[in-house]
Amino acid sequence: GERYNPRESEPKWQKIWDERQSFVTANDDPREPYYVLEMFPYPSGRIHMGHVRNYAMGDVVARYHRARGKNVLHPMGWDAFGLPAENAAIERKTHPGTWTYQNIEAMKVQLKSMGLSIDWTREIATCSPDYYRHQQAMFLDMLEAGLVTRKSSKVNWDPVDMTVLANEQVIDGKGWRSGAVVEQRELTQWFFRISDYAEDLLEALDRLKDWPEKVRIMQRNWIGKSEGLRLLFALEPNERTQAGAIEVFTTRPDTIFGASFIALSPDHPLTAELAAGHEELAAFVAEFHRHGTATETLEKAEKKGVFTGLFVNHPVIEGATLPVYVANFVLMDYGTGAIFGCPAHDQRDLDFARKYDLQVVPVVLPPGADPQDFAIGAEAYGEAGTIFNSGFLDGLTIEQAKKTIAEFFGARIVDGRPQGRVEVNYRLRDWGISRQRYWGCPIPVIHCEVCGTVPVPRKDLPVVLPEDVSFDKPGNALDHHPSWKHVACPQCGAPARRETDTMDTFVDSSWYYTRFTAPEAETPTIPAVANRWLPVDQYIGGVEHAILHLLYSRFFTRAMKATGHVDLDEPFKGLFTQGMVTHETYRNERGEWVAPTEVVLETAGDTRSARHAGTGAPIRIGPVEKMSKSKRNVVDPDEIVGSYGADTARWFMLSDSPPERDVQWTEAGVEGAGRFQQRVWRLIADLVDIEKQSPEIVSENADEALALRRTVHRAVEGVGQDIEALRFNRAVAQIYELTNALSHALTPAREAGAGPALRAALAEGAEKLVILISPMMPHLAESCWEALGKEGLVADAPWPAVDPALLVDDEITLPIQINGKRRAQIAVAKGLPAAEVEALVLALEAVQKALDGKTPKKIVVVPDRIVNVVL
Ligand code: ANZ
Ligand code: ZN
Repeated sequence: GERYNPRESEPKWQKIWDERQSFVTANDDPREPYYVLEMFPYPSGRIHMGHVRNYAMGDVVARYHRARGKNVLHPMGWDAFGLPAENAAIERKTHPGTWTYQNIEAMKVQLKSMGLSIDWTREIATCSPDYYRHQQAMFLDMLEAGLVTRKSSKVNWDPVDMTVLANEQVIDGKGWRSGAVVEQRELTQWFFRISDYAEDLLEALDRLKDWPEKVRIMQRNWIGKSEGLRLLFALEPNERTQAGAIEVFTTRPDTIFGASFIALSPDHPLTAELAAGHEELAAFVAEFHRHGTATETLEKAEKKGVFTGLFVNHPVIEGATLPVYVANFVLMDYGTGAIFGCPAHDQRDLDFARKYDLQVVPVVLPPGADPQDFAIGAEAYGEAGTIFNSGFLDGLTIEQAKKTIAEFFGARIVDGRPQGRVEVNYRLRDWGISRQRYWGCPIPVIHCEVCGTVPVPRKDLPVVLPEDVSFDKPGNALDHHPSWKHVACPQCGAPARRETDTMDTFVDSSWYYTRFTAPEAETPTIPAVANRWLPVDQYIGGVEHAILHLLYSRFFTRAMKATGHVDLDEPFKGLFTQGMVTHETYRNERGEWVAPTEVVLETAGDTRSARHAGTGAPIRIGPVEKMSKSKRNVVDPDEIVGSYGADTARWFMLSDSPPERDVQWTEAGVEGAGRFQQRVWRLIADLVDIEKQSPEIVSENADEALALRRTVHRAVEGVGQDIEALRFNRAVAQIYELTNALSHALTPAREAGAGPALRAALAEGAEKLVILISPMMPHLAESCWEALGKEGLVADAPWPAVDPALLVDDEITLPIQINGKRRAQIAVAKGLPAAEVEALVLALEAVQKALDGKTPKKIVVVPDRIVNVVL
């Protein structure tokens, strides 16, 4: 027979799906809704193999649930605002919008060539005013609801890109894109009050059962709940300040007897007061502000400080005092901006104490350690133990000591207040959404000198970005625009200024999944429609979004609930984070990276070698690494689809390793997938041939046909279960087995002729095989479906039903008694649950007759033994 030609057949089926609108989803379809979503791409210009893997998985889920009779929503859109478009605009002297929409067009063609079952009528791009006007409306809603604030805050400032960066965009103290050393600046910014939801966001994590545990842990750590004590330390009389006490936040009040110093943040108000008359301190603070950097760098930086000259009373050791330092590792925006240091049990404090020669007194004794011998070396002891060296706390566990000391300080008055107060703190900060960039959603407010900050009236929405912008100067093109920001105040009519900050692009991606439910709506959502679709049943994407994108989305749904746009808290019921796509790396003799397409691989025995395809020069095979441009080990999806076809690429991506792990792209692997594709095609052709043969009278072995049917039904059951559990590689393995079984049964059938039972089993097997491969290799499946002479499209075929009796090897015959007399018997699968046996028994003709329309009083099923029907 002819070889299967994906280059012809893939575009053909894509066109047919398109014309028939096979994947267009109606909101009023009465079937059970199922929403599957892959994280939408940034329109960088080309899709990469990571996208292919992501969308192949999502498509399997979408097609499978469609076959299971659900109304599946599987949309696609573009996360289209952001810095790269501005950078491209600068480089190419085009408009960011032009660049973005060109990329969208190109990538859409690529995605379509993958044969994804996407409802393209719902496509959205976040840079379109049709999208961002609703975001602006919701911003105003949130402003009214008190979910937005404007405050001055320290920000990470990238001096090259001239923009504020999120902490995660600061890598080793440098801007993630520009590589410039990041500075700290004080700016007035817009914030979403996500920290108001800290407890709720934390607590709800426990109920996200279909999320990977590692993602929940990352979110939990990010929210960072700490239960501790605010504790006052009375200052020794001094001439330098009027302050009576320093308040610290501690989560380890049980270590109070080991305290050896107090440290203030360089930004602490008392620091500023003290620095006024203290040159060394003033210089330290100035230096800190010059270098003062992102939280992440601070944590790694050397611990440094300056002694202020002040002392506080030790709160539990009579007559003792503690020196007060200013230290670079104490942050102002956490707790109270001041700490007590206990070097024996905190590593930062220990580093600091060693440097400034402060006391190190252990107060927690590790289990089994000898109190006489135990000493702290270079490492602080942060684990469990028994309190010692601690007066009235001696002998307690850490937890007991925390409780005792909290009560003790709660009852004591210092500086007119209780000395200790229990407090919960969260590491989660409010979400600063202001970006000083052009290519983002304008924040819809106007600044008036008379009225202050005035929201843009709703009738004036959207606030549209001006088209005529220039990127000649660094910084915010919106701010540089000659006229855009000059407007009349909507309240008093005086000349006023538009806000030129735009929103963080994470805002755009925090609600796009709701917009897909009604992309044309005049309001951000149609609540009834959104509530029917949401939460997303299965969300699939990269683990790099495990924290911010998902946390922001979780906050945003809550904010949308508070403002009446949806009625739910959690946007994503199921979450799956896929592994990366990797490839071998290659270098030439000069150590330069060489692309896989320029490399010829050779295998001799066990050794693999490589040479340059053009020059023949030897190439060194390097380690397998994540595909990246810098190492040139990327494979272009277009080339793969062009030479092997989309189905082969999809099949390989799904088959090779568990989806949560990395998958290594290899030429041999794709070729194997391509061979399998041809094998299925040939198998179907052979089966069709057999059906065409005129039936011969052959004596047949009925067991053989039954065995084949069992294999088929077991595969249907297993593949379904695997897809539901997102174990795509296992589903693929089962399909391989089924294919083998069909081939085995086919060969003798062709040679000796097949009897009716085997023919039927083969025909059934062929049909089911085609449906089973259809979520993964949808084009091949359509071609096979057609070859089998089936009606319609396999894309519309229901997932095959499974006969439970065929799922178990052993069948047993149960005698059926009616009122104690044996009246019939039934063959069922061994171990079949009582309820199912009961249903089968009731359906039997003999039983129906005996019942004569009456319902039995009782049916007693003794599994695998006997059935008693009592009339
Ligand atoms: C004394 C102590 C003894 C501490 C000990 C730890 C271990 P988490 O759990 O992350 O909330 N801390 C408090 N405020 C700080 C600030 N603004 N900047 C830097 N560090 C600060 O951390 C709470 C602990 O971090 C607190 O408990 C405090 O040090 C420190 F053996 O107090 B601890
Ligand atoms: Zn005004």
